[in-house]
Amino acid sequence: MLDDLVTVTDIVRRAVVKLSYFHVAADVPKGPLPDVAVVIDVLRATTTIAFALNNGAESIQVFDDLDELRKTADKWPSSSRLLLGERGGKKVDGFDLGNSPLLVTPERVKGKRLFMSTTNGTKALKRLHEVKSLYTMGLPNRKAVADRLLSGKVSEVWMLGSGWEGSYSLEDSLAAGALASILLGQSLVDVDVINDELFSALALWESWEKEPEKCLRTATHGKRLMGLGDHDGDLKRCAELDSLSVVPTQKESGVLIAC
Ligand code: 3SL
Repeated sequence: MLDDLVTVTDIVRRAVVKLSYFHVAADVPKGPLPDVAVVIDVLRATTTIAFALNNGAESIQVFDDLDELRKTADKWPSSSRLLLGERGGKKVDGFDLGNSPLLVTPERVKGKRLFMSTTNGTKALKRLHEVKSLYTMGLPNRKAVADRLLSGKVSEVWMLGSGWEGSYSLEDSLAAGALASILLGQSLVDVDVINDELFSALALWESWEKEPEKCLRTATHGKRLMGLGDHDGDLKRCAELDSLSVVPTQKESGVLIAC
């Protein structure tokens, strides 16, 4: 009898969080946005963002367009800015850095604003820039993001992958499944898995959770990067799980800070 009562009280108290995953920006439904969203680009934009902020970058401002990036960056003091640009996996000519979590060392980024544009990740961020609480995540800060979601009153969360030029990315789905699996495994809120994309992301995580790096190497974008040169270090870093406590958080449209 007492057990029954406890169960009923728990049900009454526990909030429900509706969780969805979209593979690429074009899949995001038109219409009202949720209050909370997480953008994922495991290879490599949101991993680079996590390491840059962890290593003391003041902020990261993201752009679709390289000219707009240059114009905005020109107004910033040159001693406290870095231009980070990637197209097709390679550094943009004339930029300070390419898109790699290995490049954003404390020596390079401490106290600086990074003006950043990448092929897919920064576009995904732009698609959801109107969401009130917008976070970015890679595998290294997956638990930090999960803890943040659980610490607030959240009723609906969208996760958005970045894909590659409009098509599906295995590694972004892996990370969406990794985040969902933490949320489903806790007892603070009930999680309602809303779409099939997320069910399949969860299945993906179940099959690769012991070896996420192998998944990144299997993915077409992992292979693309290996084809461009020695990206072993990048793949290892992007596959690290729960090694960072930083939660990149949008503080104004397109500008992320560490929280
Ligand atoms: O597409 C992106 O946004 C990038 O992360 C791709 S890359 O890993 O830098 O090639």
